[in-house]
Amino acid sequence: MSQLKEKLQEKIQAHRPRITRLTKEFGSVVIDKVDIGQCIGGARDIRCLVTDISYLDPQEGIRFRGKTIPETFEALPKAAGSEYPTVESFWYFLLTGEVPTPDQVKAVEAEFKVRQQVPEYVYTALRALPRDSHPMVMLSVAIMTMQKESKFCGFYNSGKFNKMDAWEYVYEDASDIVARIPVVAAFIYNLKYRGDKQVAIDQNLDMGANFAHMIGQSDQYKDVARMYFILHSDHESGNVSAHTTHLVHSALSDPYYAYAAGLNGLAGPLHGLANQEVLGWIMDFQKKLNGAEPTKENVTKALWDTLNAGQVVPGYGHAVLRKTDPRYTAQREFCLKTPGLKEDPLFKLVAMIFETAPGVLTEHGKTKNPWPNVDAQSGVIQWYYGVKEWDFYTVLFGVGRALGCMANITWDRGLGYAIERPKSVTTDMLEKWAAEG
Ligand code: AMX
Repeated sequence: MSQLKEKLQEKIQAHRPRITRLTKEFGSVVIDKVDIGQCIGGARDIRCLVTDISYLDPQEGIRFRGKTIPETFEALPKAAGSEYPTVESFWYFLLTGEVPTPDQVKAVEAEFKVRQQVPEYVYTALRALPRDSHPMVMLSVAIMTMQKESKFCGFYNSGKFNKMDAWEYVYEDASDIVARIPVVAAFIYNLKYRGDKQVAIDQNLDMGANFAHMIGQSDQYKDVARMYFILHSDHESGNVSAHTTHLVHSALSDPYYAYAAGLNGLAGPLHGLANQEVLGWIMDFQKKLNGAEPTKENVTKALWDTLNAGQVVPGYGHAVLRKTDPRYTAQREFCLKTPGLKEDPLFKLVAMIFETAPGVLTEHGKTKNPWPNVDAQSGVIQWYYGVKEWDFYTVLFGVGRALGCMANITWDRGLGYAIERPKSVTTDMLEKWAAEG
C-alpha cells in the first residue's frame, strides 16, 4: 500500500465513528428548513450535503481543508525552482487534510508516473470523433472509454464486495483518473489545434510541468498549469460538477461513470463553460470597438447591451459567493506580478470590466452577487501564453476539478454515504401549502 493510501486509511478509520455517532445519536437534529422558493429555485442554500474537502464561505470564498488559497499556496511544498506547489502535493493535502513532507510528495509523483500511462485505445477513440467535436465531449468520451479499467467495478463484480473496503478501489480509480486526465487533455489539445502533433510524457516532470511540456508551452506556463489546476479543483459539494459526480457515484457507479457525468455538467455555460463565454464576449466587444481603446463608457454600454438582450454577463455572479471570488483575485495577482502580463491589452480590458461590471450589475438589480467569479480572469492568462483556443478552457477546468471530485468520492465510499435520493413534490402540493401559509 502506498504511503498516501496508508495515511488515507488511517484518516478514514478515525473519521468513521464521528459519522456513525452523528447518524445514530443525532440523526434527527434539524439543521435547516426548506421554503417554496428554494424548492423551485434550484435547492439554493439548502444544507443537505456533507464534505470535509473544502468549504465555501459567501464572504471569504473557498477554503481547502481549512486553508484559504494564499494559505494553501504558502503551506504546501513547492515545485523545484517555483513559488507554486505541485499538483501532486495538493492532491495529498486534499485527500488527507495534512500538508505532505517533500518525501511524501515525491512518493505521489512516483505513483502518478506509473498511473499516467493512458491506454492506446483511448487515443483511437478520440481520433475517431469528428475533429470539430467540442473538446469537452472529447474529454468526457475519453473518461468513459477508460471505464473498463475500473478497479471499483471489478471489485463490485468480484462477489467479494463489502462496504468497508470499497473506498480502496475508488481510491485506485480516482488516482488513475487524476494522473491520466492532464495527459488526455494534452492529447486533445494537440489533436484539435496542433494537427495531431503529439508529444510524449516527460517522466522527470511533475503533473503541471508535464502538461505544459506536452502542449508545447514555455517554462513559465508550468506555474500557470499548477496554479490553474489547484484553483479549479474544488468548490465544496453543491456546484454542478461536484454534485453530479457525487450523485452518480452514490448509485455505486464507478469513478469513470461519475466523473464523465460531472464533466458533462461542467460543460454548461452557467458553470465551467463560462470561461470560454468570457473570451467570446470580450472578442465580440473588441470587434465592435474596431481598434478604439476600451473605456469605462464603451465597456458600460457593452455590458448594458448584453443585459438588455436578456443575456447574462459571463464571469460575474455566483450561487453562493457574495464577494469577489478569491480564485479571481489569485489569478489577477499572478497577472500583476508577471512582467508583460499586467501591460497586456486583454488584461487591461478585463481589469476595466472589473471596475465597471459590478456597478452596472448592481444597477440592473437582478443578480445577488455583482462581483466576478473565477472564470472572469482565467482566459486572460491562457491567452497571454498563447493558449488562444478558448473552447479548450473548460477542459483545463475539468482537469483541475478532477482533483476535488475524485477526493470527494473516495471519502464518500470511505464513510459509506448513502445513495442520494431527495424527495419531489407536485405543484398542487406547493399551492396547497402556499394557501395554508
Ligand atoms: N449577468 C446577468 N444576470 C445575472 C448574472 C449575470 N452575471 N448573474 C445572475 N443574474 C441574474 C440571474 O440570471 C437571475 O435572473 P432571473 O431572475 O431573470 O432568472 C437573477 O440574476 C438572480 O440570480 P442569482 O440568484 O444572483 O444567481 P444564481 O444563483 O441563480 O446563478 C450563476 C448563479 C453563476 C449561474 C449566475 O450568476 C450566472 O449566470 N452568471 C454568469 C455565468 C457564469 O459566470 N457562470 C460561472 C459561475 C462559476 C462557475 O461555476 N464556474
